[in-house]
Amino acid sequence: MSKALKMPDDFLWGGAVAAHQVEGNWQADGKGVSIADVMAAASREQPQRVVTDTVQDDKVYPNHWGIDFYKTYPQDIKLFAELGLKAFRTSIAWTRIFPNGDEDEPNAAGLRYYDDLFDQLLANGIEPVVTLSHFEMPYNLVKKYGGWRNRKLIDFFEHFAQTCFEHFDGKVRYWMTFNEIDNQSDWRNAHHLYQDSGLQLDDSVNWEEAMFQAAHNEMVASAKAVLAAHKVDPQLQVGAMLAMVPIYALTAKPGDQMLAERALQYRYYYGDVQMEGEYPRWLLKYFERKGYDIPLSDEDLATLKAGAADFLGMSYYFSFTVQERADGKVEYDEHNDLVDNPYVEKSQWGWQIDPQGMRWILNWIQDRWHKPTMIVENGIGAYDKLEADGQVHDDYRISYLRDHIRQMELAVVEDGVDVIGYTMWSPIDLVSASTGEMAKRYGLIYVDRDDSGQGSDQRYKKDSFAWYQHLIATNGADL
Ligand code: P53
Repeated sequence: MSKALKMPDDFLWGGAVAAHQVEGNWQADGKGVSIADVMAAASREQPQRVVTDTVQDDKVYPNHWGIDFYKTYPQDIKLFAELGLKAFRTSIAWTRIFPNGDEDEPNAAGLRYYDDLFDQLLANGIEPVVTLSHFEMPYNLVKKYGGWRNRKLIDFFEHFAQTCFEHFDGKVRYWMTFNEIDNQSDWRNAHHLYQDSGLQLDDSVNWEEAMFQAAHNEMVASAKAVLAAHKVDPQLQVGAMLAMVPIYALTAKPGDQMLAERALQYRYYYGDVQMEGEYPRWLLKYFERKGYDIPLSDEDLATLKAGAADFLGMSYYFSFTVQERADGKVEYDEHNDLVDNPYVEKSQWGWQIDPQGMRWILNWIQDRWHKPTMIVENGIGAYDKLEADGQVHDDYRISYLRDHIRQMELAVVEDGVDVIGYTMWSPIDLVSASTGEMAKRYGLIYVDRDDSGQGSDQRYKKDSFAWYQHLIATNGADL
């Protein structure tokens, strides 16, 4: 057993989900169609989820059922309370509040649902942490406006954010704007452009330029949301949210090191803009060299500066490795430049497992952005086996979480990184975002439902449940 590390007493140990991955009931109480509702399930072998303009009979849409959390939340919150969660991160499905995204008046039934959800969390001593846009924007905004390349979406989002800040003031203190806004740095993958920005592009468009245009609008909208929140209540804390992935050079060769540096600059410029309110100089040169038309008006730049985020929300799952390109160009192409890291293992879905990378990236964040960080996702997707006696022996999940938490604690206690909370992904099994599978399980609680949607929906505590319960009870001192 390694030496105990003393974490701050008010540290927010918690768990995280996203609305579209758990709620189901996709048409209940006036909810509109989201981009997740028209995305069919894929598989580990064929991971690309197909977007179908309408719902087709021969396809499976796992986000239509989730784990039925829209109805089961009162019982599930009881389990979260038993687990000892101090914080619970979820998102507000935009389509429950504004079904088409462009209405003036919110849907009262949607607001009522989240009122009750947050009330029940608070009654159980659990702090809600809420993302406004987690891969579930209204599909209407894709069809009618072309997604986030259209500046009209800035106003629609601001109105949605303002409505939420006002309505849930006094209940929700920690907010985040756009989940993993940096996933679209892999813009050759159509899934990320769709999920982050509602883009459906054909070959007449330069996809990279379109990504930068959409992300600019999102970041302006995010800054406006930060400003709106502080007006509603100066206590509100609004974070950016990035998937933090260390990017290492394969060797000490200077060319490898240079590309790793450029890769970090490329993937984290969203953080530079959102946390510091400024576009980095290398990127302005890049736009110029490529001839990209990114309308960085003085007004937008002033908004970005004034509306810098209060904290960084981040997910952590894996690290990447790059090596110098054959053509020697210092340009990062996430779709083609990644290589295997010989020093780390992989999950069953091929994700590189790198606990020490967590400490590495936390130090990097502290030095670069100088603001508090909340780790709002970290966990491992794996095949679980429900035994005949209702048990699930997931020692691999306990190992993954223990190793990562240990590195986080070192970052906090030995390195002084300002981490205010850790909400693991996930307290309960849910639908995978990338593949739509149920079989890629993350939970401390098992949900009896399979990839085709069959099952009793019954909940079972896995071995990792008792382990995490003890971890929280001892404030992380007994790993
Ligand atoms: P799934 C890709 C890479 C890293 C994180 O992921 C990702 C994704 C998904 O496109 O997403 C985050 O379910 C995300 C969650 C998601 C979780 O990681 O693909 O914020 O919605 O479920 C795990 O295995």
